[in-house]
Amino acid sequence: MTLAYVALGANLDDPQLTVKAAIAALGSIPLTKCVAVSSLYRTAPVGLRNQPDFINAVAALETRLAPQALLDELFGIEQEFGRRRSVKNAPRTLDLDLLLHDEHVVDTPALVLPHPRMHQRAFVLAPLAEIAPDLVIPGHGAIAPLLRACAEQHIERLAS
Ligand code: PH2
Ligand code: MG
Ligand code: MG
Repeated sequence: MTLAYVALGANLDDPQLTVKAAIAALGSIPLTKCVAVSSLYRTAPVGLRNQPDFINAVAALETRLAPQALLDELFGIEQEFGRRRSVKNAPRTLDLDLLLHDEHVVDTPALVLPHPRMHQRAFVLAPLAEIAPDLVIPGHGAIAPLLRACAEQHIERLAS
């Protein structure tokens, strides 16, 4: 059994509804159980600035799927939610990013683990810290100092 973490993000249509529905969809991935979910966060866009705020969250999955198989399932859910890939960092109905698959380090054209930008993003680190405060990110260390280092990124935890 592997413990994997998935970041959810949405900033089109009704993003809160989308993220909640996507969390439910994670529970139907084969050989996988959703074991923890963070609060939802409203976050200012990082990268392309001129787009709506995002709703972000992180889920923990216990899975028997290998990293690539899990990633394929996540892409399948993105498709179900109508994701169309255009330019990098464009607004999206749903983005599901595989953050971690145990402490596995993977570097292939299709998949990089840990997720290459997770350690710089408050919209990932804050929800992740909520459900896995003692997690160590391979190559980057403990979450708390990483989160302090991106204090200038605006995020707001939503009441559940
Ligand atoms: N995702 C991105 C780029 N920028 N900004 C926020 N706040 N939340 C995201 O999920 C996000 C982003 C690329 O996937
Ligand atoms: Mg992303
Ligand atoms: Mg993505």
